Amino acid sequence: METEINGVIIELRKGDISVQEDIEAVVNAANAELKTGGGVAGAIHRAAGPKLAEAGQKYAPIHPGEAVITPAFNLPNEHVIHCLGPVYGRDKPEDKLLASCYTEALKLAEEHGIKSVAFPAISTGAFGYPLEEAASQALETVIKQTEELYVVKLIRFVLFDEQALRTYREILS
Ligand code: AR6
Repeated sequence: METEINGVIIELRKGDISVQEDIEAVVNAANAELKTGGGVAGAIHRAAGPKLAEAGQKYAPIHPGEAVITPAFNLPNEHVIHCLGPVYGRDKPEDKLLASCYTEALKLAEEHGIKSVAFPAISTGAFGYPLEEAASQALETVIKQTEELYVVKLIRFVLFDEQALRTYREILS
């Protein structure tokens, strides 16, 4: 599914965030230490190679709602934008912190002249954020942020399974 809002294409796709060849910056659902982990962070760090964690060291630790940018090394992208989502039930207010991940990531993309960005469903795995709530927050925040985007022209949500794709699709439509 694809729609255009304020001149920005918002796309929903099922897939793996580490194989988005046509995207300039992929977003990592990071840990505070910017090291490898499970889920998205595991896939991204495996594909990028050990230099990705080395590059993250000068920024770590980051706090919930923050985003930092590094090169993407062996990934098929130019940059990785690392976002630390809130742990649901612990880092509060969760909705504001989750929204901050998306706005900060898009601000970094604008500052670095990045035209296309792919996001995973931040916080909805190990961090326990209910998918539907997280999807609403993510879509609402990104759609609002399109008003401030001049460089970014494509935002892709890469959802790992059919259920996540369906949830995003229903909310977006
Ligand atoms: N591509 C796209 N989406 C994926 C992929 C993938 N390769 N793998 C999993 N997902 P998570 P979080 C989905 O746990 O909740 C890590 O260990 C997954 O189904 O990656 O922000 C870090 O080190 C889920 O819907 O991120 C942190 O400690 C979503 O991506 C912690 O987990 C996010 O799941 C971050 O937890």
